[in-house]
Amino acid sequence: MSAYYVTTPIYYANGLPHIGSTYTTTLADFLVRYYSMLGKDTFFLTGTDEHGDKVQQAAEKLGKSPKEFTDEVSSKFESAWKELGLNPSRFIRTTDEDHKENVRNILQKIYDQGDIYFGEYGGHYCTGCERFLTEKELDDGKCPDHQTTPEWVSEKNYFFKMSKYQDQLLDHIKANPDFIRPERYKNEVLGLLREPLEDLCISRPTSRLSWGIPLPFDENYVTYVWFDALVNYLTGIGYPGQDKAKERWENSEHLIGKDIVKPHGVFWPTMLLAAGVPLYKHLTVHGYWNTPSGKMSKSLGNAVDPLEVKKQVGMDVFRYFVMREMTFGLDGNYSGEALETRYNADLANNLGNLVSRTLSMVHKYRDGKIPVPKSLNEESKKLKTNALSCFEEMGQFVESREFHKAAGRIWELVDLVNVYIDRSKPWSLAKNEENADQLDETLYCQLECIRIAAGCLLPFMPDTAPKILSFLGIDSKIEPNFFETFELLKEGSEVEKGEALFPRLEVNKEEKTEKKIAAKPKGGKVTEDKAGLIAFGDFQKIELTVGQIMEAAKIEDADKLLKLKVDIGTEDQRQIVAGIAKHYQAEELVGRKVAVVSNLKPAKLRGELSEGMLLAASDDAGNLELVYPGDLIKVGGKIS
Ligand code: ME8
Repeated sequence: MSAYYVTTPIYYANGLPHIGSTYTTTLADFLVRYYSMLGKDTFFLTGTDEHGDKVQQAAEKLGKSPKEFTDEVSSKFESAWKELGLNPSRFIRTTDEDHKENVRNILQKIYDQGDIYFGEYGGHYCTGCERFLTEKELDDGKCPDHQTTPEWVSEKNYFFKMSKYQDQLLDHIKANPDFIRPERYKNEVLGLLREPLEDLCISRPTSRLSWGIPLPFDENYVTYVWFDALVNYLTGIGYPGQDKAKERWENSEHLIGKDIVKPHGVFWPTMLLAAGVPLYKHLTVHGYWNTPSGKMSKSLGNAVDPLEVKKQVGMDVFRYFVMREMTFGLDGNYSGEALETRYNADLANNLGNLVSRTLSMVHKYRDGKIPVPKSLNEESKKLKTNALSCFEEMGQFVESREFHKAAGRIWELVDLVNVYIDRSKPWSLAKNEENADQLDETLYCQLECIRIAAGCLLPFMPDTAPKILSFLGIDSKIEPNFFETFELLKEGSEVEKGEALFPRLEVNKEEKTEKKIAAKPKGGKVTEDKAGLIAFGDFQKIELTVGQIMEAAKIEDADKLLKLKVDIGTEDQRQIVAGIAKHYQAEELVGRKVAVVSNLKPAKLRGELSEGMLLAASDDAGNLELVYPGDLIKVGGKIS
């Protein structure tokens, strides 16, 4: 069984997890689940970076010792990941004893071979980055990431001869095109290597910073944060040392954000070259999540709390949103509005609706039993072929680390099934016993595609996908070579009615910020919202009239809208554009009685005049039904 080892940055223990750190950790968790499905022996490392000025200063501010402070922060990180369903194989702390020993051993080795020397250096030190910035990196004298003016620090320190390994690193990058990816970040590192590298300051005198790992060859100095932190990737798997660790290291991938490309793309590989350890396999870099107020970060104070997001929409929705929304490698915008849009479009309307309407059709037309198709026509075969290649094609996107496209591939299938249903019209087939075989075939194909889509969804949505599969009576434990052992539909056995997977989200429009998403209560109940109550007089202003649909047609390029001509007892028929095309075929509406809001100001929808609205009832399962009066009241009658 081949190995796969993935790491996230170890996050500074000076704050709490936010959407940015949760994103990186979610990607690692996704990859581990995905490679486990392929049968790899996976290992996932995350943790906290606890030494250095930044953490020491944060502890001092609270009047705590650094140890007391980092114990608290670190345990909050660890429990947050657990709460969010992100399960590292090890949660490492740079204060762990085995890590301190590992750092000291590596330092000693590099020192003994003459690659660490004592010298003096003055430079622009950014505490946010915990490193010296070169003149070139400064933007108007400030750190471009933290918008602070770095401090001029000049003191005697130990230096690592990074420059000695510059050419070797350059050769490695050229010989291994996917060593750093996506391409733009490889180019960034190549750009850094075009200039002569300065040697790396690796220490602080204990007189200035005591919170660190003492150098093994000089107790008056502690290691400087990066030489300590980066080594965690080796300590985490016990490398150098055990055989298993060697195999993991040969298949290692560091996931990071673009803020720490230089330490990972330059410092770390040169340190490894000096230590005589093979280089990691991949460095995979993502962009920033920005909020409407700029880059989201702990130090800028605009971070969104992932536990709050989980409470509001659930972790699966978050996972799907961040992987689908961000074009991997570029920056993405995180806002409640963007989340709501994806939720309603992709999850509630598309996936949720597909599952709920399929299950309800199987119950309505086949007593809940999975039908056995006699044969498959061309269209059904085409759909099934698409479904059967979904996991493999999604996997190709995962391999190229285009997570947004990988998720998109599953939705390509979901969309196709929805179109297939609309074209096959099971509700019409069900009207005539002669079409029984065709109805069996259609329902079977719907269920089969849902089964495969849910299988592909397992690493993206580890709570929802098993739920969907359980509706179909399928066990979804992730086993090696998943799709070879993935349970098939048990023909003739019963499917569940299921529950609403994604109740529609509503954002309070007046307070629409990234933190203010509220899920609609289950069961379609109305909340007691004082601002939402209306006076009796207001209700009286609405005129409701009994109408009858005389004509109905689809509107081109508007998949939700139908254009209706409605008789409401007046001389002219009204034209009404209604968003019901996903729920009704145009043909089945003609002749139907409806309740019309008849005194609405006319409006144009997709260029079509709409002179009223129809009343409809809906529920969390995505069902929608037109409300219409009985036979007694004739067209034109008033509803009050
Ligand atoms: O740099 N968008 O820790 P850190 C996307 N301790 N990702 C973001 C983000 C954003 N707005 N903000 C943070 C450190 N991240 C060092 C690492 S590793 C040996 C030492 C994520 O707490 C992203 O992964 O500042 C980024 O690289 C990391 O958090 C920085 O975390």
